[in-house]
Amino acid sequence: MIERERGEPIRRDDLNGTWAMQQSHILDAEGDSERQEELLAYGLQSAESVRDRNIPLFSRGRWRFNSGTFMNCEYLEDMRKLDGQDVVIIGAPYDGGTTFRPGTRFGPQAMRRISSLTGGYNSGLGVDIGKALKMVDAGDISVIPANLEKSFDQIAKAISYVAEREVFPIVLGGDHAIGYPDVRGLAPFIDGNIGIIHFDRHSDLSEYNQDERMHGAPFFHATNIPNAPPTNLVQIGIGGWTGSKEGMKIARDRRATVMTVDDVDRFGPDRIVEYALEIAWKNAKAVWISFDIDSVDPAFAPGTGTPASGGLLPREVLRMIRGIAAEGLIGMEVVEVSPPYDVSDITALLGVYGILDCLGAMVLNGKLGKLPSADAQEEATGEATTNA
Ligand SMILES: [Mn+2]
Repeated sequence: MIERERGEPIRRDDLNGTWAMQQSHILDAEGDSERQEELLAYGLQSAESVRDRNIPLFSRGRWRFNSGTFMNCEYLEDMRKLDGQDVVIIGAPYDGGTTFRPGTRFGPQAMRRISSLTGGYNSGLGVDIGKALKMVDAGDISVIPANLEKSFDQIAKAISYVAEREVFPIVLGGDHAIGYPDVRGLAPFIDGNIGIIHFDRHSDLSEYNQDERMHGAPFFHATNIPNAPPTNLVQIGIGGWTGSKEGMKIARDRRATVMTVDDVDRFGPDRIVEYALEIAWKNAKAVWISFDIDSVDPAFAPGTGTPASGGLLPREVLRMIRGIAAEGLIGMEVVEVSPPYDVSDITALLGVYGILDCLGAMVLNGKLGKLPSADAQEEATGEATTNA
């Protein structure tokens, strides 16, 4: 029989769940947005037998099976209208940087498709990003499948366009080669250094793979950018039998920080986050998250080109992403989701969860979008409350 250690008693008021239940009242206090009313008008009135008159005849807005956009958010066809939104979803469906098993060009499609599962509310975190954030999906960058360097130019230019307009980018990869042009596109718009927190089983710090800047090379080139110094690069989850000796040498030479899965086990996700933030933010103005789905154990993330057994657990990686996002970020990429190897969309779903947890933590900590107004909070609770 397992003896459970008796710690401090559990009090109802101390539970996250108690707080999240309270939030559910606050989140609904502000009612529907103009956008929701607009979508109801577009979709026409539903049949008489439908009691909920908020359900339109033609499905519009969030609850659709497959609109083709992330979380069924608005598709921004005219990129000249990118201005004032909180978040833009961008696909970078390039997998010509893959050294072994390709397929990540279908990553954006798979993550968008499975993202329809969520309406943007999280009952554990007590946050509704569907309400808190004005999110648009810009579709995909035109990558050039036969040409890595031209694809880099396209991706870097697209990210620069977004950075200049100060909309928070979520980049759906693609293989990890896109990590370099993502940073290259952002760097000119940051008034100081950029730190990179990189979840991966692989160090991705080689100068070349097979004579090209493929998916094992993004951070060699990214940290050559003058305001993206390798001393602000933190790698979490490194290890396994598909690693690169050269990458580890370069990490040492350039004084990057490498934390293995055993380090995460030993110190726990919260202390790893604390240390990662300290290093990534040291003399930096912004921090970027690069989430390689293969940082997670292939039991949970089989749909990837270079799986490495013994990886992070989903709840560990999600907790770490939330901890990092709570301090604010300049953007995020999710890479190496390879649907041809996936099972029941679980890998794509984990990629989506990484994004949602990142956005949710930023909203909760006042780093992005808006929480319900003080008026709404007061109305719901009968008392003035401050943001948790
Ligand atoms: Mn990797």
